[in-house]
Amino acid sequence: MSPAPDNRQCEVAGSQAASTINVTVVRSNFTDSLIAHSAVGLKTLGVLLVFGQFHVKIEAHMKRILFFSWLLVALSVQAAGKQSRPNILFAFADDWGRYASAYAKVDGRPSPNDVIKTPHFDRVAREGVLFKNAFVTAPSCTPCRSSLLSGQYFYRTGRAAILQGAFWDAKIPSYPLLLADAGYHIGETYKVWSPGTPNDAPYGGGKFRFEGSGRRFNQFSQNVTRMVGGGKSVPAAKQVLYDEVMGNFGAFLKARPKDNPFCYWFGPTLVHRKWTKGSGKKLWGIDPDSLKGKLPGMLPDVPIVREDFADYLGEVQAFDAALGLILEKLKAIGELDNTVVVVSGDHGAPGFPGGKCNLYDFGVGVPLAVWWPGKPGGRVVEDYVNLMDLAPTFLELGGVKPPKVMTGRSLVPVLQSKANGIVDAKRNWVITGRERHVAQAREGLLPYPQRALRTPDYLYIINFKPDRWPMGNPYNLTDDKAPDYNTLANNTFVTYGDLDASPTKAWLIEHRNEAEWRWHYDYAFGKRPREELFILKDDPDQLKNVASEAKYAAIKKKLNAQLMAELKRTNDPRVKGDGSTFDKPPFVAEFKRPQRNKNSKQKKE
Ligand SMILES: [Ca+2]
Repeated sequence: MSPAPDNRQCEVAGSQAASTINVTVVRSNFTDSLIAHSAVGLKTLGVLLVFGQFHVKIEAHMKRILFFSWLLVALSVQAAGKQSRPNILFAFADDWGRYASAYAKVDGRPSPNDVIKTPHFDRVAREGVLFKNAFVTAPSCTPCRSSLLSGQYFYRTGRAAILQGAFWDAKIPSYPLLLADAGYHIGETYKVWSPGTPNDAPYGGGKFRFEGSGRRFNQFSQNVTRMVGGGKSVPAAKQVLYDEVMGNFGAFLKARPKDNPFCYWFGPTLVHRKWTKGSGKKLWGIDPDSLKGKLPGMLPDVPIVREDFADYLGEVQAFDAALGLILEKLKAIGELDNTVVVVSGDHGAPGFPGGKCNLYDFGVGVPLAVWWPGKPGGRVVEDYVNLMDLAPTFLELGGVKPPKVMTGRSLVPVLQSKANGIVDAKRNWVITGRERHVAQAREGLLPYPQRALRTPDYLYIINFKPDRWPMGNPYNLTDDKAPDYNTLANNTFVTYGDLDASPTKAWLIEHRNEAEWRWHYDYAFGKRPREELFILKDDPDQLKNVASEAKYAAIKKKLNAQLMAELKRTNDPRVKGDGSTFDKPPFVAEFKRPQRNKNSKQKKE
């Protein structure tokens, strides 16, 4: 189905490209030297003929010149090699939507970014580049990561295009393994590619995992709360988990062969649910009421939802604190100046309407900051970036030619530019999409297929199967009967399975029959028309679908043509043939949670 690339060829091509780059540098210098020295040699011959009696002296002189020329060539090749192959630190939080204090000043309107404090993300943005318009290709853990690791649209990655039931095809080239082939010391801690079989496959399936100090940081608020309950102070309890992060990172650094550049993936899942209720305030001092009037418009601005959101922001702050410690460590060992730091998240907020599993900005918009020491920093870039662009970016940084199958485009030229705002005028759109998330969300184990085009002015969405429920079927639910609050807040699968269980989900379902909240409930869970269109200057939260209004017919047609052309150009199975590939086996196969070994426990999706 998918234009599955010949992996073997690509990997080999990748490694060859890497060695070709190095070899070419040497050869080219070698050739230049030969030409130069041959010319000198001919002249020397002439000199010898004319001044025979001095030939011994001149020959000795020439040998010295040759020796020093070679030394210079050797040193410059080595220096160029070091400069062109920086370390890569990728800090990637699960379920972290576009929330960081650095965005407060670029938002231009009240938002939770006025409340959250992420000093270390902000530092990366200040020293480097803050991307204002970064998006994932799919707002669901596994497909997002399939896309990021492969540098391709999620729908080109075969069975890795879905969440539950995902399977990684080892023929698909992925950037970490290509960098490893090119001499990088690679490693990862916590979550890379999951749920899926084999777990973390595009990063070596656990072969490069550094988790000897533990995985408790993944349940940050729960573990800190437990330790505080046992008598520890909040700072001391937090420190236990920070020590774990640094123990894992330290083990990775220790295993590094001398002089090899490194590529490290820091992927904790703490920002993914669940969180300890009230931990935003208790552990981070985030007053839920400070979010009043600042939540995106699809969220009911009520105490339970504000507290839920404050708890979310608290976990982001814990992630940010760990990032700060990693940066500090790099400085202490003298590596910070030679490390490209990239910080982002895999999609929007979980368990809130319109977030995770939705193609609205609240679901697909993510934070992104990149600090490349020595390159122009302090910039806010408005180019539209898709996280699949990171794979070719990382490969280019590592001197490896990105395989042709990659649909992402390297950000290196944008990072080298001195410009603010729009740097590359062609980067003015992104495409996002979605297939299956939770297997049992709807009958027949079917997906909710969507694709969207986001431009500076519009968001245009096609819902290919409008007869299906976007967030899953309303199982166990009628107007007068529903699971109890605790079940709704804790068991994702009991109803509307594509929206994670949460206090917000439970609150919305409990209030489903009240006129005041009916719009919010329908927005969260109701069926949607085949097309959606939002005019961003009037409607930045994307709440009012105007797709059926005649005055927008021309623009809708234009956006549809642009979206469909790109999907066809990139061989999306959803628009090829009868478009039913993702509605048939193996994409709708029964899903059973795989038994995992002790070292790869992974419960979060
Ligand atoms: Ca996720």
